[in-house]
Amino acid sequence: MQNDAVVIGHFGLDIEVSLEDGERRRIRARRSSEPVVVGDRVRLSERDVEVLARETVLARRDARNRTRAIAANLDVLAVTIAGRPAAPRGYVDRVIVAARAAHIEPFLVVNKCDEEDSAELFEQMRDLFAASDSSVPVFPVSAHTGEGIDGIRSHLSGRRGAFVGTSGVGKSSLLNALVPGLDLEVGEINRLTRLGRHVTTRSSLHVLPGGGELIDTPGFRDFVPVDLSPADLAAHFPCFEAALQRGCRFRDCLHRDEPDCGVTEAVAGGEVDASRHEIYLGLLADLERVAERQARGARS
Ligand SMILES: Nc1nc2c(ncn2[C@@H]2O[C@H](COP(=O)(O)OP(=O)(O)OP(=O)(O)O)[C@@H](O)[C@H]2O)c(=O)[nH]1
Ligand SMILES: [Mg+2]
Repeated sequence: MQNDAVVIGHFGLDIEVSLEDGERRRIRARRSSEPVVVGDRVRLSERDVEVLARETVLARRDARNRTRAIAANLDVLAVTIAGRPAAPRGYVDRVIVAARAAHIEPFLVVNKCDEEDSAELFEQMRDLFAASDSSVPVFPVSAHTGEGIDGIRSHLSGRRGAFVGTSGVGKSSLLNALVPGLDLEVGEINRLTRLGRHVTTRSSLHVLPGGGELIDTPGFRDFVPVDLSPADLAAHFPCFEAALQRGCRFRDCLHRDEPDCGVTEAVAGGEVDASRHEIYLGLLADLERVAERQARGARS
């Protein structure tokens, strides 16, 4: 007998799955080179757990340069930020690039808009993304007051999404606000460092009352996309869209300091903010390091 199911949680060697009839079951995950992640579709038989082909997978490169899958079969990704704790410089761009490169549609959630610094952050983000062709919607929300929660619910209707953001921005709090009866653990921000405490340690998938599904993930501070070559970065980088339309003299232009480059001309003309170009160059350098390491590994 075979049964298809979706992975909704992970507990050490066990996974929790939801069967097509809604029954939940905890089973032993098989050990393989490609670990099962939340959102994976699996086919269960008496002896085996077969992971079915993924339509999309969101992954990052960890500090030891290993590829880490975060969630599978996502349609959309909620890059979640707040005034406090603030995301590291370039974080939003990195997650947006990772999502786009994985064919997952990103949107931005600015939580804690009941606080002044989040409300200001929302305005900055709205101006940045609304003023460009980047088509990344920006939602101001508050898990505490309920502001904007319905907007997220309708954006997710009929789709599968995930919250990704640094620890303490309120990902689990938002899920609790979106799913009545859900009681995910929530943690205080450290008063001295103003950082979150990494309360959520495993991803979990939840069904939204209005249709759609949402995955809570642990907070990640560093985010280097995987499977993206330096030459492909600019096409996914938010707010470069119009500049790339201008064209460049060289087909393999990396938009760093090449002559007749549409992007650096847009920076010089003030159409693209110089700080956005700096963030791009930082990520470009990271991707070049990864590519060099891979090339060295392939040669040795
Ligand atoms: N003022 C305010 N605080 C919030 C809001 N949402 C969450 N918080 C607070 O932010 C802190 C962190 O919330 P969590 O939901 O645990 O954050 P998280 O992103 O899930 O953190 P990790 O699981 O560690 O990645 C808690 O003290 C929450 O009460 C909000 O809308 N407004
Ligand atoms: Mg959490």
